Amino acid sequence: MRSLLFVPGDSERKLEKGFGAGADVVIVDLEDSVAPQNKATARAVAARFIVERRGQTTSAIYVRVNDLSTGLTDDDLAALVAAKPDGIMLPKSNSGQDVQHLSAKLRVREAENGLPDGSIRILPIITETPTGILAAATYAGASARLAGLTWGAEDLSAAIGARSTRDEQGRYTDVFRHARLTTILAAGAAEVAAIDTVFPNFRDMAAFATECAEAERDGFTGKMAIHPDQVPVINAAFTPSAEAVEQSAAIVAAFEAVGNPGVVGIDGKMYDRPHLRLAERLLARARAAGISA
Ligand code: 1VU
Repeated sequence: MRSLLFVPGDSERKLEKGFGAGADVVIVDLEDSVAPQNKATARAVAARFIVERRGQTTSAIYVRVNDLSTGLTDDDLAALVAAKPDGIMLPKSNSGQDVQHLSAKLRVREAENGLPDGSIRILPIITETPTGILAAATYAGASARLAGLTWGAEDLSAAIGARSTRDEQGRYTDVFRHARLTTILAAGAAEVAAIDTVFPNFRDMAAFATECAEAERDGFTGKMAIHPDQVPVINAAFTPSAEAVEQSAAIVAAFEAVGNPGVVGIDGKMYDRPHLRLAERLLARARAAGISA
């Protein structure tokens, strides 16, 4: 999951484009990009589109449902689980308990639709409410369905009354840096992927590339997109470079060559178990991107 492209669920034109955009995941949105009066239409359009076109895309398909407090989630699941999505994105998740709540709902829908128990994954957005940020540690061990953790700034901004998420230089202000960092740490604790949030200025590719590079540096393994033009930039940023793959392979080989000890020296530099773990993680990401060492 390097690139995850949001596509409004009520727009057949965008669904068409989104399924061909080369994203690792297409997130068919039933939530914020769909007006309240269009929810029913979006469910019908999205479900039919997924059923008809899923064989024609290489992207995994997730559906962002409306959050558990809206009273809309059950109707979303009733309409969309029949289309057999790979996962459900849960917005405004308040804790690991919300993931368990959604998991219980999915178990019922999977049984109704003849799908294996646990086959549909869950990707929660964990920072859209202040409660969600404070409960970030509860995602560890919450559910085997957990595919990763991601974060959002706009709903949090509305919830706390922050007038802006960024300063004059375009950098996140303290509260939003905290939310971003919390997501990385909570994902690490839960041993799942950390996915960075969207960048709204979809014409500013230079700033977007910088934000992708910083996210990759800090431990995110993917990023969400709102426009198809952002997808190749994300895929490039989160695909390990040939140099990094070669270096990681050399570290793993050096440990294996001497019976997997605690520490080795390569070209005059010390490498111990954390370096080995980091190298193994990078090689796993490279394999997932179709690159072999
Ligand atoms: O050339 P065409 O007319 O055939 O296609 C346009 C446009 O329809 C298409 N396109 C997309 N297709 C699929 N998925 C998308 N997300 C998407 N965005 C655009 O690409 C062609 C060129 O589009 P454009 O450059 O002229 O851009 P527009 O003005 O048409 O669209 C801009 C917006 C922002 C409205 C559009 O990109 C969009 O709807 N994005 C998704 C917004 C969304 O889902 N927001 C909710 C998630 S954000 C969040 O919740 C944070 C956690």
